[in-house]
Amino acid sequence: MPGAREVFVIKHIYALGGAGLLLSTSMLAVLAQTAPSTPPAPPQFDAQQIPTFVGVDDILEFKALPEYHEPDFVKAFVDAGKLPPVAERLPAEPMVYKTANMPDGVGVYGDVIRHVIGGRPEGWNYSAGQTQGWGGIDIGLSECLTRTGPLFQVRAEELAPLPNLAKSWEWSEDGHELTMHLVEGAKWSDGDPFDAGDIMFYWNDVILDPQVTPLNGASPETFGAGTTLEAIDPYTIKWTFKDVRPTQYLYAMAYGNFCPGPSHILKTEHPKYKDGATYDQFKNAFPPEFLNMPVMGAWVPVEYRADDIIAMRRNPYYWKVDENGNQLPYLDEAHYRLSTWADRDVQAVAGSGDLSNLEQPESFVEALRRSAEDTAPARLAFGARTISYSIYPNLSANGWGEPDERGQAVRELNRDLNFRKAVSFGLNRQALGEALVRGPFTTPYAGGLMPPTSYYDNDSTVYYPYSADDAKALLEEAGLVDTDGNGFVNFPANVAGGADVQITLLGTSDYQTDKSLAEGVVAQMEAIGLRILLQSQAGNQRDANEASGKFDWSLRRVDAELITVVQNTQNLAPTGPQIARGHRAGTDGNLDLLPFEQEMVDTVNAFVATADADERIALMKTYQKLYTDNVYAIGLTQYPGALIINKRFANVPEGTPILQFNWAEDGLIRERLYVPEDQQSSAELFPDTLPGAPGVGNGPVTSN
Ligand code: BQZ
Repeated sequence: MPGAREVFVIKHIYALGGAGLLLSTSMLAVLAQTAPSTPPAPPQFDAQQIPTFVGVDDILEFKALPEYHEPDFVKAFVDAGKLPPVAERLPAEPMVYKTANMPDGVGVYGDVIRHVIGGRPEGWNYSAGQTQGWGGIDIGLSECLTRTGPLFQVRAEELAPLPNLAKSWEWSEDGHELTMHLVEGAKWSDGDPFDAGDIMFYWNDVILDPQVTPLNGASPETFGAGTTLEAIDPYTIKWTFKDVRPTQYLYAMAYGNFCPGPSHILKTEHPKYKDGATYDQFKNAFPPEFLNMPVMGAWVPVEYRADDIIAMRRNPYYWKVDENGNQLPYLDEAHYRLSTWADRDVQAVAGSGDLSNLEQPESFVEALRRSAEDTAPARLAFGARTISYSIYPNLSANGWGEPDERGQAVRELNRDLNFRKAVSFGLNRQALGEALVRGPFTTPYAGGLMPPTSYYDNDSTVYYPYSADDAKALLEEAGLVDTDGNGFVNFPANVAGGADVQITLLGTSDYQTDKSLAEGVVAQMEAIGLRILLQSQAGNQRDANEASGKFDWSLRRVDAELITVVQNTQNLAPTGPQIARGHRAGTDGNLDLLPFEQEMVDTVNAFVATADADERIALMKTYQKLYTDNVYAIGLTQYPGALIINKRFANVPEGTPILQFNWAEDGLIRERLYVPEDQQSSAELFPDTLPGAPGVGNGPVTSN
């Protein structure tokens, strides 16, 4: 039934007599379009746990302690002369976690944490872009210059990245130079010294080497165009930035962007240092079977069984302690069972696994039912609505992903605002959410910044409410009409042979949620006459195709920058050729940005370049308006996730969100988790062993 405005228009056309009827549907469309609004208010959700907010300095510090301790079985290695004494294995001033910030205080050694993951390891070369299978593996292995995962518990007014491999830093008077001091005396898990050599290898031979891209895609622009980095001495590095005091980049130096690998191992295979080696050989030089790969993280991979398990043993050189001088971690072993993400929820609720980010709404009801039972082995705690999904239309028209004629025609459509609006109007987001789970969990998501961030402004958020009529009218406005009467709109006669418009929707098959949403989108787009072809692929393949632009639309879970703004800020817009999910450089190396995209880039760069709080808030309002008004990406639904963790673990921070600055596997500070002796399991596979020498087929070793 046409709305009041349409009735008004039609009546007048008739009033105009015969000639008036010639006005096309598009005229009607323009005249009749539903006004965009702000997003509907989300349903009340009281189950959300709230953290205890603290200051940055309440969490940790770096200092020398009068004495240090280690597990008895590790002491046996020292006594056997197989390991230097603990005090010599630790840095001059190790990182010390403050007891006051540990919910259950100083812990005891022993036991294992059993993860279940849906990814599969390609190898240990994070620096060259290999995945270790996600689910907390790479987060646990790769320590970075700064750390942000635990910042969910930090007061907003004190928010700043935590020191990590960089234990302190100071800015020069003019604000262009940042001098960082590394943890002096820290060592890799094989005892090799960690120093500026590892940092400069990562900077020069990974970030600046165009043939190498680390996992999570860091590029030179990640740290600001024209930024330089140099080593002043073995434990001091100096950044030089074009902007003045761009504190933003301290967040970019955290996980996933500046997590250096062991240069003493990686250099042996890098083409710059190994004659005749290729970059592909370098990338694949450390397969999953290569065990005891040196790390700075708390646990080291000692066993790999394909499609079964990765087992890790404590790092004897780990450079963090508690206030009693106990070398961390408390847990001696970590497992990653290679299964599915859905199975992760099932095993955590059942108690055969220990941890899960409940991120798939399809599992909510059963997980809530089971964890409510007195006998439930795990506790479940919801956080804020930080999980959301969007469709990223490929906005490149200059060859990114080498599209064929059909693909190029779709790119041109994606770059047409009316077309993107049509798709947005055509989506019934309420229905998409309810198809995942009923109840107060999901809420329609317009796209752009998400409410949990203090930079979110509802009035700056443009929301195109569901209206199939407006969608159809705007498709016509974009030149798409069903010329062959088969229910699907066609390209104009001179484009792709006037064929039906066919759009590929790239998504992962690793998550039921991604599949359910994709199927919902296909059905809703069909209802407005758009034919969508689903390409549901395993995570690693999807990630590779997405990063190389081989998609028309990509449906994916939204990244942390839209939750926090300060984390990976540069990813908020195509601020560099290899940065944005939906728009990277074409075959000529250039980014063919649309005018509104250029405004988004300028707004994000202005945000990075200013420390003025009010100016930053105003800039993010501008950003949000540009993003949602122009449908840069098409938001779908948003909901809270819940952390499921076995009840035997102590020191679990209250209100740990599954995703905010980083995933819970970082936020939890797993090296501080412990299990009281009387609750410890006997699930360790390699008790009383430590990592052996790096190499294929090597495993853990005993003290005798
Ligand atoms: C959490 C996370 C830890 C990546 C991955 C996976 C990859 C994406 C994303 C999540 C998994 C878990 O997410 O789903 O709960 O444990 O690992 O890294 O989806 O395919 O490329 O961005 O983080």
